[in-house]
Amino acid sequence: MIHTKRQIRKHFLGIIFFILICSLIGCSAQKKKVSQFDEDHGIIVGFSQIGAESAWRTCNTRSVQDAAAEKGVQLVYDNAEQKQENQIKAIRSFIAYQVDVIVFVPIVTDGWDNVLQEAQDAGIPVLVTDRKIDVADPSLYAGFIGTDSLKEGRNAGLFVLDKFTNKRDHLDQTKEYINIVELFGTEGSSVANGRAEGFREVLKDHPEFRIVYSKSGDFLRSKGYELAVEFLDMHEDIDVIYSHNDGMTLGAIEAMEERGLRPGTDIVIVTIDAQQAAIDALREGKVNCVIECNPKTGPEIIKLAERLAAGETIPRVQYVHEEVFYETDDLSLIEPRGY
Ligand code: GYE
Repeated sequence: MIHTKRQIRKHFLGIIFFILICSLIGCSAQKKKVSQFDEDHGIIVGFSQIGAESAWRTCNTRSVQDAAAEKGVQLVYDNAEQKQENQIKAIRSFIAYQVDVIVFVPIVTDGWDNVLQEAQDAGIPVLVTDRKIDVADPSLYAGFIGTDSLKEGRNAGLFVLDKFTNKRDHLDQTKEYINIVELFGTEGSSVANGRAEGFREVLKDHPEFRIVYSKSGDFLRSKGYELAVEFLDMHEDIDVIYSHNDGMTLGAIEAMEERGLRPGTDIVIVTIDAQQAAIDALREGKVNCVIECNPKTGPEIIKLAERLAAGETIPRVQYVHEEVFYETDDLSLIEPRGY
């Protein structure tokens, strides 16, 4: 039988169509199986995490995973590897998978409206954690739990003000300006913006304090080192390093010590997170103030997710408890940090 080209193409397309239908049926069966699955085994939570850029982040991820396991919650975890587009893809896959709740850490504040509209259209509640978002329609997410970065910045500013105003005994009284270097976190992230804003708010009425260098180290230790090499080459007379996270601080300390500088003595250092290495540096006098940013929010996050899955409303904004550790404190009282 001679098959014309047209007949072959028609036959071929028929096979493709059949395969497509089978895969769609298979897929919807998969969805039904998933929804059947969660009725017997607790809720399913889609969790989109930024990445693993710092000790703080890996502790935060572990806290959520451990809390989910503890409560029998099925966690579908995605590591976005520092890319917003990967988070958006992950959220879309959570929607397709018909999870009960979506929890995500927005790497930056903007660009979430469309994908959160898709989640709302699919009837899936969204919990934002750690960092905040800006959306046109606030109903696109149910609530936020995380750090108060504005308060963290204010606490950093208050420490610097106090250190150089009230306790200038060992400092050069003749200095006209207190020169500050700022190691900025991820550009566009709510935590970096809040930490910068809070710090400036406290010092705005004290013109003798001036920020002579501010650049993003993306919360990375390696970039903290690179920026320190740069600003130490650029500026002879630095009094303070204000770093948005311990990772960048540790990198800067490494660069300083390579030049024979004494961190915490030659240059006052205030840092945020309170990972163990920063507390150790505080005890060694290499850092002067450590502001806690609590990563262990897993249990509270899972509790809120369960409430959302049960159709409850949750608080719009919930801040986690955080402390400040000063060089003058009894540092032996600080518990092991676990990250
Ligand atoms: O300070 C830093 C992490 O979003 C509060 O991100 C978090 C910050 C934290 O990489 O270490």
